[in-house]
Amino acid sequence: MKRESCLLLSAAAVSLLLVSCAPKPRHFELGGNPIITHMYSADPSAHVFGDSLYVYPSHDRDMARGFDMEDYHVYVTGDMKTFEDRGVIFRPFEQTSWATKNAWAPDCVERNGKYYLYYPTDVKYIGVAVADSPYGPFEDPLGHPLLTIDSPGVICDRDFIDPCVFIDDDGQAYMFVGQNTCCCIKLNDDMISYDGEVHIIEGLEEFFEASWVHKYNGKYYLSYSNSPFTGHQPEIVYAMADNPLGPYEYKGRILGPVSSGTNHHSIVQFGDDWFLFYHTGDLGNYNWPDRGMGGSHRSVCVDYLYYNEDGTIREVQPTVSQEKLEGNTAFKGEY
Ligand code: FUB
Repeated sequence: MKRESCLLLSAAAVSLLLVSCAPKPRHFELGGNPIITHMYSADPSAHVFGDSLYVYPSHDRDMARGFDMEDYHVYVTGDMKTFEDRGVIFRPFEQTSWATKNAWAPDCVERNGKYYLYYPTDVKYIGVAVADSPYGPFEDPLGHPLLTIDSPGVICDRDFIDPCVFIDDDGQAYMFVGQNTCCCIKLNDDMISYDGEVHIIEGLEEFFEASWVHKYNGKYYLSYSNSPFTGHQPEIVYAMADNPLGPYEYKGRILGPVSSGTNHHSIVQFGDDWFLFYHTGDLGNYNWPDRGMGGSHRSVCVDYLYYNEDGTIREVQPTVSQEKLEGNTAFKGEY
């Protein structure tokens, strides 16, 4: 056999080997929205740890009057159709000495085999809790908040809430947080302290709350809920940058106003697919048709998210399944 043919053959063998060794791409079927129908849930932060996708939402209480949440559950899926509730993982008011109310939107990340849950309370504190498993039990390692509305460098003229943590490919972890102004700290390797400096993120139009940062093809995407005080209901919009700290360039809308009034989301890749997790008030409104209860009885949903060729994100159209609404077992009694 000629040398060229030999080389060609071995190149073909190598690519065949590479293809057969490559992890199998997974494409997921979705199971209809809302994905959680046995209780109310909001503010979903979704992450992939190992083979599974975990959702850490806040928990709208059955008898909620406003956002009086008090504990956190975790949900896990491997197929994007069924989300298993693994129960309560953390109760800030019982498990810390300093948190007293408003356990709102959390986030959870993994580092070196430990899991770090970042959560806001009292509309002024950001705490961190640590566990050896994504299912908890989580514990307060500090005995005080990690960051507060009064920490040097923080700018906040409203609620100091909605932490989201992004770990870059070089291992640097960033926590984005705040309302009206988006603050960012660089976490130290221990994930429970930071370098002391607070960065203010520039380039976000009408930033209100619910910051979420992800990376795609080398670009940083900061998505967030825009302001309800500018003549429209909150939308999820985004900006892009070459650096996690910005400056960011505003790009546009990912999700229009939803039936809950508030809008809060996360963006994650699972297998080959990208997803937008968000919440709506569809279930609360379905269960109390005449009372407009969806604002404080929200439910977590998910839909596919797609990019354009230039890396911009296509607007997502939220979906709802009548079957899921009809089959719900969430609280619908008098309150
Ligand atoms: O769930 C309470 C608050 O409502 C969250 O912290 C905000 O993002 C909004 O969704």
